[in-house]
Amino acid sequence: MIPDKAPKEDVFHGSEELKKEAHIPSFEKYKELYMKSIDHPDEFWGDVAKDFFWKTKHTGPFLEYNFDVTKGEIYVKFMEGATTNICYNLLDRNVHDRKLGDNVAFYCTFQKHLSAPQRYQYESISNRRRFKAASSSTEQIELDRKSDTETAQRETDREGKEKTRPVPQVPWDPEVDLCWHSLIRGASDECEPEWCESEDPLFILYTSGSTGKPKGVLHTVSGYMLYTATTFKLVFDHQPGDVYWCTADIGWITGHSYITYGPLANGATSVLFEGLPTYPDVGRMWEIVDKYSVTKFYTAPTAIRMLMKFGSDPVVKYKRESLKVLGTVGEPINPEAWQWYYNVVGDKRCPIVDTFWQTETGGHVLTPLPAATPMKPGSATFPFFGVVPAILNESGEELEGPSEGYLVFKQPWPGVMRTVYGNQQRFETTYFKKFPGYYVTGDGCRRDKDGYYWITGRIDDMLNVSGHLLSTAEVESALVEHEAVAEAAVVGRPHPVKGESLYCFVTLNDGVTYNRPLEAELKKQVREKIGAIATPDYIQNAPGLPKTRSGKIMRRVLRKIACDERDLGDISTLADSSVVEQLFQNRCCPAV
Ligand code: 7RM
Repeated sequence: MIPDKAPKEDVFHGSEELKKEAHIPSFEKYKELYMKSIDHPDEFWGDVAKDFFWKTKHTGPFLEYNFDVTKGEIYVKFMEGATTNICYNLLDRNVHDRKLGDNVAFYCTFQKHLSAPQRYQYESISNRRRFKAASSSTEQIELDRKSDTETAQRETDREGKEKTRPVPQVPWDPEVDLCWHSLIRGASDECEPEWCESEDPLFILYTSGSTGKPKGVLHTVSGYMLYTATTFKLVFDHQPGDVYWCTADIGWITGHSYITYGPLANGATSVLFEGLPTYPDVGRMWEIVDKYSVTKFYTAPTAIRMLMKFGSDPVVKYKRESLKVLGTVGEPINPEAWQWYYNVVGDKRCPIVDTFWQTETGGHVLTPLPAATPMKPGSATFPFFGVVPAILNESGEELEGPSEGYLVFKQPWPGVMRTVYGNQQRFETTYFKKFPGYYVTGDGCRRDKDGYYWITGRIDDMLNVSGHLLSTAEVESALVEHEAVAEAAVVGRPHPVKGESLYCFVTLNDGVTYNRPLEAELKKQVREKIGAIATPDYIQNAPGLPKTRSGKIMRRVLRKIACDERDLGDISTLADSSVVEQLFQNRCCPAV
């Protein structure tokens, strides 16, 4: 349950200035609206839906569902019977209804995006590819493919220099190939959208998970549209004049929900960035923040920790006066990194929205609202509207008050996934079987005395040392609190007596060298912060850690390294495979 009053001690507050203009200006207002979203979802989502274009109205209730496997098939239906088009809502509506046609979308206007298919010149085709996700025309994509290969050699590389690549020879087949130029010449700017049903598939995004084959997470049109639009608007407190920048990879769910759909649905102005935060130097992010006067900035803890390694000089070199709200996503943010983000990057002025969510949830599910929720460093705080979390113990009993266990959700919100594409069985087994009646996130979670939620990491990554369950986040956070450590990853290594022993990988700050006294200090630090049970058995110096492209540490790979097992399984999502070989070479040989 959400407390009536927000706590007053050990919390950080959004500025008074922010509260003045905010959509949700106080904790009381949040609570009031939250209760409405749970008790009267039809009214709550009905109000949200008013801002969107519907070709036909819904005929069914706003939300219909079954979350209980013992009662039949799992399903979620939102606004059944309504027809709309998401691309129309993201582009046409902004131009025609909201008169935002001349506003910058991605430093390129909405009007230009709308009439894009008629203008594309060679140079722009690779840009438009980014909009495929929002495009309703499959023929267009077919056309793109041929043009893309033709223009491959002209694509610029990360450094922005022209690169010459061999042109793939695609023979012209008059049976299937059409000439772009002759088709586009004289084509009309108008194209009637394809009117889709609410529950028509929108996209399928494959998520690897820690084990098993990737699952095709299916999202549908209306629910995903309203959910990403609403979370974007309220979690970043979107206001006219904002310049928003999400540094995520567009292929990650964060790129879908919070670079593409959410911001465009709000007519927001965004910075779209393809590049490295460390090139040409580690001040790149803040240089861009100043250049475009970015007001809302969203990145991952891994990026924050990486930049933190280089200290505050490269940050304070830039003004960053435009910043108003900072966001993080992807992993638990350790309080150390939170403090740095808050104090250095945000100059103690900007609230941090620590947004917990998954590919499966479509949008934020646990998150602060910048002007309403007092923040605690490392906590994703409270549920978003329509979301009802619970913490269960191993027997599936709901825990009340301060507690720790499995994070689950008791009812759907509009943006939740609808199925695993082509495998409803796997959908039900993965998310609904363990605890009938609940959506199981697979994450561990703690709730404190004030009702705040703290994600402790994936349940599969939990460590079991002599029967004591330890969260990876907790041990890693204790290591990172040491001034020498930039990043840490902890895994369990089988132990004949304890069950598991702690094998810790640490990346040191720029300029620090690894040695025995430091190792001893680190062991002592964890022991003091958490307890004797958490004393690391092994610590390995790790100049780099295996991560996915979205920055998540692949602990599954680290577990193999800790045990010197070379068969790593599927590592296709690994961003940089060279780090793995390096880690195998520098293993600490257990002194048995
Ligand atoms: C958005 C995204 C999902 C998993 C999720 C968690 C972890 C994400 C946070 C977080 C703690 C956060 N989608 N996670 N955000 N843990 N605090 N704010 O990351 O499908 O790629 O990953 O990421 O374990 O289950 S995802």
